[in-house]
Amino acid sequence: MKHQIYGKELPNIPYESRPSGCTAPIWRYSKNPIIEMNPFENASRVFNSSVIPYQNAFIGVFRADTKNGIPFLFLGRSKDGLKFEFEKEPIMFHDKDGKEIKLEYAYDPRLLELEGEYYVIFCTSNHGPTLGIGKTKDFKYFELLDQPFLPYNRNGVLFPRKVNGEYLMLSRPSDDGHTKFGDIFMSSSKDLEYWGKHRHVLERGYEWWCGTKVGAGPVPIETDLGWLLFFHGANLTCSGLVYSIGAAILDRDNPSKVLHRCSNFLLAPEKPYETCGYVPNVLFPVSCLADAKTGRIAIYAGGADTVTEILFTDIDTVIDYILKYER
Ligand code: BMA
Repeated sequence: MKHQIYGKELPNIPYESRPSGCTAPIWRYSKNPIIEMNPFENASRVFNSSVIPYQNAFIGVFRADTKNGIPFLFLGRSKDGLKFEFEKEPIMFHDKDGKEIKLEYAYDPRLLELEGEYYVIFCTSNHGPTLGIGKTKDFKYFELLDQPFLPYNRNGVLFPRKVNGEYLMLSRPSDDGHTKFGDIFMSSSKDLEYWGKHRHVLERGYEWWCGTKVGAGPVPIETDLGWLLFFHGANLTCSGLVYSIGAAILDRDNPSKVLHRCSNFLLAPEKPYETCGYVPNVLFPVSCLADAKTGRIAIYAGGADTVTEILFTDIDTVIDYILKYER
């Protein structure tokens, strides 16, 4: 390996080698999608979800759009990261006094381990869409921390460690609907409660595929070159927004600084389960697994707001591609 992932080893990472003839820097699992429509009672579509390693297996927080159309977060468990068993009821969050909180909706969760606890950042409502931060030690009891930002905001992604003594969160200020603009910003906090030092990180591109908006995808992966950030880029066409996957490398000590940005998308909607569905032409990356030993990376993404799929790459392939097609 030319490049190094700074993180844990994950020998049981789900993975397939790049198919022969494939020239894209990210490739799809041969048996995609891994979660089809109506995967359990009351869930019509499960997509845009997060999976992490947990107790020698995998656990995930899944966005399920329920049969009345409202999205909520559900827990799922898996031995291999490919086949999941879901809990029947949505995750219940509690306030600091232990009182249950009834959320209006919750979607696009980013799950991570941070200092031995587990956090999930998602979009929810407080007089308009904004971010929620949930915290759990055991995936049984979830606390909801204070809302980090004012409405309107989406695509909140926490870094997996403090940088220079501060927690860092990427987010995308937005509007109250299907936002037609948006850049990625970074905010800092000493306690995960008060957020400030808001810095601009990544602008929507002059490239057409991300010319309307960009939003952080999975939790960034720390590498020898910097933080590897996969993001979604959207462009507006005559028949709506098209969402593709992009990537950039952020400075390790100051991630608001973009060191390298790929001007090409890494993967765009192509397969029928990405181009056809509830919202056509959406490939939306939300979480990653990474194995520091082999450099393998697995990306969980939503297809057409309808199904969940898994994609693969490795650290050298993805970094080589970013540098080859750097802006
Ligand atoms: C975005 C988010 C995503 C969704 C995408 C395409 O604004 O709401 O959850 O996948 O639109 O509909």
